[in-house]
Amino acid sequence: MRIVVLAGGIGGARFLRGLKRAVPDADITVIGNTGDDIHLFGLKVCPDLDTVMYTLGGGINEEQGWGRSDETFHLKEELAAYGVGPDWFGLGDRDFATHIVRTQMLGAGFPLSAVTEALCDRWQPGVRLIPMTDDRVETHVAVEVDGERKAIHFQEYWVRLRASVPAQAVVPVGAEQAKPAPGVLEAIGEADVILFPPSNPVVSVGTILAVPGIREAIADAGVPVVGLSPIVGDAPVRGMADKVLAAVGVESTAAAVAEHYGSGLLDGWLVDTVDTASVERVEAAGIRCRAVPLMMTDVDAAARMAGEALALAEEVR
Ligand code: GDP
Ligand code: FO1
Ligand code: CA
Repeated sequence: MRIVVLAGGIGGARFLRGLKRAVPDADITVIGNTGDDIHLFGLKVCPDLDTVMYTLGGGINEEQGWGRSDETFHLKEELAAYGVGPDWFGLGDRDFATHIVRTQMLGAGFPLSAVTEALCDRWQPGVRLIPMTDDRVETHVAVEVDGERKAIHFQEYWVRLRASVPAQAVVPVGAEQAKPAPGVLEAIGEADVILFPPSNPVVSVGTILAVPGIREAIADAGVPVVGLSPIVGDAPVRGMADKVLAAVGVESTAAAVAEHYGSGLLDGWLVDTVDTASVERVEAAGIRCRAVPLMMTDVDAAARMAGEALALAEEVR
């Protein structure tokens, strides 16, 4: 079975680990969000690609959900001693190596998709991980600080400000001009099923869908498209999805997120059992809906969720 998954960072990665356990023989292609990417200290950092790669490759910091296990921060401390920041983004020593290799290869002319493949040679994530695009896309968030409206990088909004100010708009800068990376449209066209993991609907899945051609290819694929809600009990399980959903005028409920994707894109939607009451509303929007446990407390729980998503895909096929 050929499965295509549109993934952000932690939610996407943990779901993928479950999916691999649920269907060990599946051929899984992951289209990764690169809107979170940021240039720091002259290096290109791709948080969501790395979160998927480290999680599936066994190198993730499990408690944190991002960054390397067994990490140290000597390099960051040395940079700070020179007064060189930003000090608000925690790049660890082991993680730095990934960004150095990536930046070196990009500088030598390789596209990000080829670089990602090379990095995955080491980590063997057991999926084909492709960035949504080889072109530069950066998610910016419009905020008002001291009465002044300005656009800041998504990482600054989330990591530095902890989403403490309202997001007025979310803009995937560069997305309109971006082209899907090689292999993206082909994988969608050859998929037997397409899954939206419980990733952020605005700054992860929404950013991937903003690359011209990807949304259209999914809508036209003619195979089941099934998503899992990242919103449980009217709040994100973690992160700032509520803040960025508000910026695009969508309420933080499992049903509203399904309606936001719409029946033109989604055939099936899973909500958590605490949101069973919303099943009717989702089905009224023309999307088949089931309520099942959606908390990824461990890999087995994520595997059961993946199994439910694939079962729903068969129902709507
Ligand atoms: P990020 O890039 O690290 O923010 O990760 P993603 O975009 O892939 O996923 C973020 C989303 O995952 C958040 O909106 C969370 O609410 C959601 N999430 C995290 N853990 C769980 C979980 O156990 N269950 C569900 N249903 N959603 C989760
Ligand atoms: N998230 C944080 O909350 N604080 C950090 O200092 C931080 C550093 C970091 C470094 C590398 C990396 O791959 C990810 C990192 N993240 C950090 C996570 C990441 O920026 C966010 O979780 C996601 O992009 C949010 O969607
Ligand atoms: Ca992310």
